[in-house]
Amino acid sequence: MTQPHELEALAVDIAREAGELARVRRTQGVAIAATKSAIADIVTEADREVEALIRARLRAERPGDGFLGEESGAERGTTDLTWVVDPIDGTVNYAYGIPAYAVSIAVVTGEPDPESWRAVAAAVFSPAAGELFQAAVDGGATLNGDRLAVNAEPTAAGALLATGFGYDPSTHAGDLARVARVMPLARDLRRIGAASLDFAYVACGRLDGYFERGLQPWDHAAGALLVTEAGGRVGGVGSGGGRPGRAMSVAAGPGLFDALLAAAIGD
Ligand code: LIP
Repeated sequence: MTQPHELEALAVDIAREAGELARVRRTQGVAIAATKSAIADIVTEADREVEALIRARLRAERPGDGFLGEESGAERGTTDLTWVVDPIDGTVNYAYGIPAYAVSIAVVTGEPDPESWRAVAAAVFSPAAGELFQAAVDGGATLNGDRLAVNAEPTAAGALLATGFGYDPSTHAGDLARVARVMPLARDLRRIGAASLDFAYVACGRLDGYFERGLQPWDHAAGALLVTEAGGRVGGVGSGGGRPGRAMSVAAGPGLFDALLAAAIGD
């Protein structure tokens, strides 16, 4: 069986190559290819090209593994592993020229279902910042080689938090009500625009916590492993704190997690 650190190394290698392609395409100008679930939910030509590169590399190097990608869909494999890929997380930032976008690659075992899978390795690469976050299960998380640790507790000033808002306007009233519930915990709130970076920033202590409704599997697969390998907690709706998912995703250090989850889901 392939070791987690070998899968991590492959995720890192592909994320670097994919991120470099995204960065170069950005300098050449971005073309919106289509809208998806809502008019604000866009895909660029670069999203498609970068996902095709990632998929081709994985097909060449891990032909039996499954694939679940934001732009090109799912394919079951013959091994127990599935690669969960967001080629450009933060597409709207990317399209507007805001440098907060990232390639997010995770490899998971078990059914390709975020309610039950177990993440094995992850890479989140932010090409504009030159920052590579990576993790392997039970192997820790790093940023450009430096070991990561979440903030155990927010400071007395309150928690620096981040959130996001889905593309469907009908969900915005609920999202804003959630922000109102969470704000008593916060010193301030960020909306960075790339879920994988929100998780990565919790993992490295740039944020105390993050919460968002409506995430897709490829938005949280890699980032959640970064947080848990950095000593943090992730969860959502369901028994025992649940798992990150569409209904809710929360990530935080151990001293904040329960209060943030309760506020986010309205307990
Ligand atoms: C996006 C996120 C963003 C979130 C959006 C969306 P995309 O991913 O990372 O932060 O709020 O709902 O999922 O579409 O840029 O890959």
